[in-house]
Amino acid sequence: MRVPIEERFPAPSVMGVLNVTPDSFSDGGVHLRVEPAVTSAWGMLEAGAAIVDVGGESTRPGSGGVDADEELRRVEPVLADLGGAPVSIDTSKAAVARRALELGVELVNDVTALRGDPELADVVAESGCYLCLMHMRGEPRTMQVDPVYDDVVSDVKSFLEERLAFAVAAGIREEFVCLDPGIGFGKTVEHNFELVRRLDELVAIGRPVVVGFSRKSSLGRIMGDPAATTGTLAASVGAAVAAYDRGATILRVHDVREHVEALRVAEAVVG
Ligand code: HH2
Repeated sequence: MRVPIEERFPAPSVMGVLNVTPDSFSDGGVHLRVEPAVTSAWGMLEAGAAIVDVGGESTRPGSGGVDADEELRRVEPVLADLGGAPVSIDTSKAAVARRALELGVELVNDVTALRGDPELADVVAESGCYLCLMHMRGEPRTMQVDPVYDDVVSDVKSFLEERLAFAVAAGIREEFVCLDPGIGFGKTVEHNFELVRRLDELVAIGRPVVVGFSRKSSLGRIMGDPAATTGTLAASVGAAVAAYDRGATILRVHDVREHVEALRVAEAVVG
Protein backbone atom coordinates (compact mmCIF):
# COMPACT_ATOMS: atom_id res chain seq x y z
CA MET A 1 0.00 0.00 0.00
CA ARG A 2 1.32 3.42 -0.93
CA VAL A 3 1.82 6.07 1.75
CA PRO A 4 0.71 9.66 1.05
CA ILE A 5 3.14 11.48 -1.21
CA GLU A 6 4.25 13.84 1.60
CA GLU A 7 5.44 10.80 3.61
CA ARG A 8 7.23 9.26 0.64
CA PHE A 9 8.87 12.60 -0.23
CA PRO A 10 9.59 14.63 2.91
CA ALA A 11 10.74 18.21 2.24
CA PRO A 12 13.26 18.74 0.79
CA SER A 13 13.37 15.80 -1.63
CA VAL A 14 15.36 15.89 -4.84
CA MET A 15 14.02 14.55 -8.13
CA GLY A 16 16.89 13.95 -10.56
CA VAL A 17 16.22 14.72 -14.24
CA LEU A 18 17.17 12.08 -16.82
CA ASN A 19 16.24 13.16 -20.34
CA VAL A 20 16.56 10.30 -22.84
CA THR A 21 16.22 12.72 -25.74
CA PRO A 22 18.40 14.19 -28.48
CA ASP A 23 17.08 17.73 -27.97
CA SER A 24 16.38 18.61 -24.32
CA PHE A 25 17.29 22.22 -23.60
CA SER A 26 20.24 21.56 -21.30
CA ASP A 27 21.21 17.88 -21.60
CA GLY A 28 19.92 16.81 -25.02
CA GLY A 29 21.85 13.82 -26.36
CA VAL A 30 23.76 13.15 -23.15
CA HIS A 31 21.67 10.14 -22.11
CA LEU A 32 20.44 8.80 -25.44
CA ARG A 33 22.30 5.49 -25.08
CA VAL A 34 20.93 3.07 -22.50
CA GLU A 35 24.11 2.33 -20.59
CA PRO A 36 25.18 5.93 -19.83
CA ALA A 37 21.57 6.80 -19.01
CA VAL A 38 21.29 3.98 -16.48
CA THR A 39 24.70 4.80 -14.98
CA SER A 40 23.63 8.44 -14.57
CA ALA A 41 20.38 7.41 -12.89
CA TRP A 42 22.19 5.24 -10.34
CA GLY A 43 24.67 8.07 -9.78
CA MET A 44 21.80 10.44 -8.99
CA LEU A 45 20.31 7.98 -6.51
CA GLU A 46 23.67 7.44 -4.83
CA ALA A 47 24.06 11.22 -4.59
CA GLY A 48 20.82 11.46 -2.65
CA ALA A 49 18.00 11.81 -5.18
CA ALA A 50 14.69 10.48 -3.82
CA ILE A 51 13.58 9.62 -7.35
CA VAL A 52 14.81 9.88 -10.95
CA ASP A 53 12.46 11.44 -13.52
CA VAL A 54 12.92 9.70 -16.88
CA GLY A 55 11.64 11.56 -19.95
CA GLY A 56 11.63 10.67 -23.65
CA GLU A 57 10.19 13.90 -25.05
CA SER A 58 11.60 17.40 -24.80
CA THR A 59 9.13 20.10 -23.79
CA ARG A 60 11.59 22.95 -24.27
CA PRO A 61 10.16 26.15 -25.77
CA GLY A 62 9.53 25.65 -29.49
CA SER A 63 9.59 21.85 -29.50
CA GLY A 64 6.97 19.96 -31.51
CA GLY A 65 6.86 16.67 -29.59
CA VAL A 66 7.27 13.03 -30.60
CA ASP A 67 4.78 10.18 -30.97
CA ALA A 68 4.25 7.47 -28.33
CA ASP A 69 6.24 4.84 -30.27
CA GLU A 70 9.34 7.02 -30.42
CA GLU A 71 8.96 8.09 -26.78
CA LEU A 72 8.68 4.44 -25.72
CA ARG A 73 11.61 3.41 -27.89
CA ARG A 74 13.73 5.90 -25.94
CA VAL A 75 12.59 5.27 -22.37
CA GLU A 76 11.58 1.59 -22.28
CA PRO A 77 15.09 0.04 -22.24
CA VAL A 78 16.23 2.54 -19.61
CA LEU A 79 13.25 1.84 -17.36
CA ALA A 80 13.67 -1.93 -17.88
CA ASP A 81 17.32 -1.72 -16.79
CA LEU A 82 16.41 0.41 -13.77
CA GLY A 83 14.00 -2.20 -12.37
CA GLY A 84 13.63 -1.73 -8.63
CA ALA A 85 14.99 1.83 -8.57
CA PRO A 86 12.72 4.72 -7.55
CA VAL A 87 11.75 6.21 -10.91
CA SER A 88 9.09 8.54 -12.31
CA ILE A 89 8.04 8.95 -15.94
CA ASP A 90 7.84 12.44 -17.44
CA THR A 91 5.08 11.89 -20.01
CA SER A 92 1.67 13.14 -21.09
CA LYS A 93 0.79 9.96 -22.98
CA ALA A 94 -1.31 7.12 -21.57
CA ALA A 95 0.49 4.47 -23.65
CA VAL A 96 3.89 5.55 -22.35
CA ALA A 97 2.67 5.81 -18.75
CA ARG A 98 1.01 2.37 -18.94
CA ARG A 99 4.22 0.66 -20.06
CA ALA A 100 6.33 2.63 -17.60
CA LEU A 101 4.03 1.57 -14.75
CA GLU A 102 4.38 -2.09 -15.83
CA LEU A 103 8.14 -1.54 -15.56
CA GLY A 104 7.77 -0.27 -11.99
CA VAL A 105 7.64 3.54 -12.03
CA GLU A 106 5.93 4.99 -8.97
CA LEU A 107 5.04 8.49 -10.20
CA VAL A 108 3.64 9.95 -13.44
CA ASN A 109 4.85 13.51 -14.07
CA ASP A 110 2.46 15.10 -16.56
CA VAL A 111 3.36 18.60 -17.78
CA THR A 112 -0.15 18.91 -19.29
CA ALA A 113 -1.88 18.17 -15.95
CA LEU A 114 -4.12 15.48 -17.53
CA ARG A 115 -5.16 17.68 -20.47
CA GLY A 116 -2.89 16.07 -23.09
CA ASP A 117 -4.33 12.55 -23.32
CA PRO A 118 -7.89 11.76 -22.23
CA GLU A 119 -6.86 8.22 -21.22
CA LEU A 120 -4.06 9.18 -18.83
CA ALA A 121 -6.29 9.90 -15.81
CA ASP A 122 -7.70 6.34 -15.93
CA VAL A 123 -4.24 4.81 -16.25
CA VAL A 124 -3.06 6.72 -13.17
CA ALA A 125 -6.25 6.01 -11.18
CA GLU A 126 -6.17 2.27 -11.94
CA SER A 127 -2.48 1.87 -11.09
CA GLY A 128 -2.68 3.84 -7.82
CA CYS A 129 0.62 5.58 -8.59
CA TYR A 130 1.68 9.08 -7.56
CA LEU A 131 0.96 11.97 -9.93
CA CYS A 132 2.47 15.40 -10.53
CA LEU A 133 0.15 17.99 -12.12
CA MET A 134 2.05 20.90 -13.69
CA HIS A 135 0.85 24.29 -14.92
CA MET A 136 1.59 25.23 -18.53
CA ARG A 137 0.18 28.14 -20.49
CA GLY A 138 -0.38 27.01 -24.10
CA GLU A 139 1.85 24.27 -25.56
CA PRO A 140 5.64 24.00 -25.85
CA ARG A 141 5.69 25.07 -29.53
CA THR A 142 4.20 28.50 -28.76
CA MET A 143 4.14 28.93 -24.97
CA GLN A 144 6.87 31.57 -24.77
CA VAL A 145 5.17 33.89 -27.28
CA ASP A 146 4.16 36.86 -25.10
CA PRO A 147 2.66 35.09 -22.06
CA VAL A 148 0.19 37.37 -20.22
CA TYR A 149 -1.63 36.81 -16.90
CA ASP A 150 -3.98 38.92 -14.76
CA ASP A 151 -1.99 37.79 -11.75
CA VAL A 152 0.35 34.90 -12.47
CA VAL A 153 0.18 33.35 -8.99
CA SER A 154 -3.63 33.52 -8.72
CA ASP A 155 -4.02 32.18 -12.27
CA VAL A 156 -1.63 29.27 -11.64
CA LYS A 157 -3.28 28.55 -8.28
CA SER A 158 -6.81 28.42 -9.80
CA PHE A 159 -5.54 26.18 -12.58
CA LEU A 160 -3.86 23.74 -10.16
CA GLU A 161 -6.94 23.63 -7.92
CA GLU A 162 -9.12 22.86 -10.94
CA ARG A 163 -6.78 20.13 -12.22
CA LEU A 164 -6.53 18.60 -8.72
CA ALA A 165 -10.36 18.46 -8.54
CA PHE A 166 -10.42 16.91 -12.02
CA ALA A 167 -7.90 14.24 -10.96
CA VAL A 168 -9.81 13.41 -7.78
CA ALA A 169 -13.11 13.20 -9.74
CA ALA A 170 -11.35 10.73 -12.07
CA GLY A 171 -10.62 8.44 -9.10
CA ILE A 172 -7.05 9.52 -8.31
CA ARG A 173 -6.41 9.79 -4.56
CA GLU A 174 -5.71 13.35 -3.50
CA GLU A 175 -2.96 12.25 -1.11
CA PHE A 176 -1.05 10.79 -4.09
CA VAL A 177 -0.96 14.10 -6.00
CA CYS A 178 1.65 16.87 -6.00
CA LEU A 179 1.46 20.21 -7.84
CA ASP A 180 3.98 22.21 -9.86
CA PRO A 181 3.82 25.86 -11.05
CA GLY A 182 5.71 24.90 -14.25
CA ILE A 183 8.67 27.27 -14.22
CA GLY A 184 9.36 28.36 -17.81
CA PHE A 185 6.18 26.93 -19.30
CA GLY A 186 4.47 30.00 -20.78
CA LYS A 187 6.05 32.50 -18.36
CA THR A 188 8.35 35.51 -18.50
CA VAL A 189 11.41 35.83 -16.28
CA GLU A 190 9.41 37.99 -13.85
CA HIS A 191 6.51 35.48 -13.81
CA ASN A 192 8.91 32.69 -12.86
CA PHE A 193 10.46 34.64 -10.00
CA GLU A 194 7.11 35.86 -8.74
CA LEU A 195 5.86 32.25 -8.60
CA VAL A 196 8.76 31.33 -6.32
CA ARG A 197 8.49 34.58 -4.31
CA ARG A 198 4.81 33.85 -3.58
CA LEU A 199 5.11 30.04 -3.46
CA ASP A 200 3.32 30.02 -0.08
CA GLU A 201 0.08 30.81 -1.96
CA LEU A 202 0.43 27.57 -3.93
CA VAL A 203 1.52 25.60 -0.85
CA ALA A 204 -1.76 26.78 0.73
CA ILE A 205 -3.68 24.52 -1.68
CA GLY A 206 -2.59 21.78 0.70
CA ARG A 207 -0.64 19.48 -1.63
CA PRO A 208 3.17 19.13 -1.84
CA VAL A 209 4.67 21.56 -4.37
CA VAL A 210 7.35 20.59 -6.91
CA VAL A 211 9.63 23.27 -8.36
CA GLY A 212 11.84 22.73 -11.42
CA PHE A 213 13.98 25.83 -11.92
CA SER A 214 17.16 23.85 -12.68
CA ARG A 215 19.25 25.30 -15.53
CA LYS A 216 16.25 27.21 -16.93
CA SER A 217 16.82 30.24 -19.13
CA SER A 218 15.37 32.75 -16.64
CA LEU A 219 18.41 32.04 -14.45
CA GLY A 220 20.75 33.03 -17.28
CA ARG A 221 18.62 36.05 -18.15
CA ILE A 222 18.68 37.63 -14.68
CA MET A 223 22.46 37.32 -14.83
CA GLY A 224 22.34 39.82 -17.68
CA ASP A 225 22.20 37.75 -20.87
CA PRO A 226 18.82 38.43 -22.54
CA ALA A 227 19.42 35.62 -25.06
CA ALA A 228 20.37 32.95 -22.48
CA THR A 229 18.83 29.52 -23.07
CA THR A 230 20.17 27.97 -19.86
CA GLY A 231 21.28 28.98 -16.37
CA THR A 232 24.35 27.89 -14.43
CA LEU A 233 24.60 25.28 -11.69
CA ALA A 234 25.16 27.95 -9.01
CA ALA A 235 22.10 29.89 -10.17
CA SER A 236 20.03 26.67 -10.16
CA VAL A 237 21.09 25.86 -6.59
CA GLY A 238 20.17 29.39 -5.48
CA ALA A 239 16.71 29.05 -7.00
CA ALA A 240 16.14 25.61 -5.44
CA VAL A 241 17.12 26.78 -1.95
CA ALA A 242 14.87 29.85 -2.29
CA ALA A 243 11.98 27.62 -3.42
CA TYR A 244 12.53 25.21 -0.51
CA ASP A 245 12.63 28.17 1.89
CA ARG A 246 9.19 29.23 0.58
CA GLY A 247 7.66 25.80 1.02
CA ALA A 248 8.60 23.62 -1.97
CA THR A 249 8.72 19.92 -1.09
CA ILE A 250 10.31 18.35 -4.21
CA LEU A 251 13.05 20.05 -6.23
CA ARG A 252 13.43 18.76 -9.80
CA VAL A 253 17.11 19.17 -10.72
CA HIS A 254 19.77 18.05 -13.17
CA ASP A 255 22.79 18.28 -10.81
CA VAL A 256 21.76 16.11 -7.90
CA ARG A 257 24.79 16.07 -5.60
CA GLU A 258 25.15 19.86 -5.43
CA HIS A 259 21.45 20.37 -4.79
CA VAL A 260 21.34 17.66 -2.10
CA GLU A 261 24.26 19.31 -0.29
CA ALA A 262 22.81 22.82 -0.52
CA LEU A 263 19.35 21.68 0.57
CA ARG A 264 20.78 19.72 3.49
CA VAL A 265 22.38 22.93 4.76
CA ALA A 266 19.18 24.91 4.17
CA GLU A 267 17.24 22.24 6.06
CA ALA A 268 19.64 22.38 9.00
CA VAL A 269 19.13 26.15 9.15
CA VAL A 270 15.34 25.75 9.08
CA GLY A 271 15.75 23.21 11.92
N1 HH2 B 1 10.46 20.99 -16.58
C1 HH2 B 1 10.82 20.31 -17.70
C2 HH2 B 1 10.27 19.05 -17.98
N2 HH2 B 1 9.41 18.47 -17.12
N3 HH2 B 1 8.20 18.52 -15.10
C3 HH2 B 1 7.85 19.16 -13.98
N4 HH2 B 1 7.00 18.58 -13.10
N5 HH2 B 1 8.34 20.41 -13.67
C4 HH2 B 1 9.19 21.07 -14.50
O1 HH2 B 1 9.60 22.22 -14.19
C5 HH2 B 1 9.60 20.41 -15.71
C6 HH2 B 1 9.06 19.11 -15.98
C7 HH2 B 1 11.80 20.93 -18.64
O2 HH2 B 1 13.10 20.61 -18.25
P1 HH2 B 1 13.94 19.40 -18.88
O3 HH2 B 1 13.26 18.11 -18.65
O4 HH2 B 1 15.34 19.47 -18.41
O5 HH2 B 1 13.99 19.78 -20.44
P2 HH2 B 1 13.26 19.23 -21.73
O6 HH2 B 1 11.80 19.43 -21.57
O7 HH2 B 1 13.86 20.06 -22.84
O8 HH2 B 1 13.59 17.76 -21.85
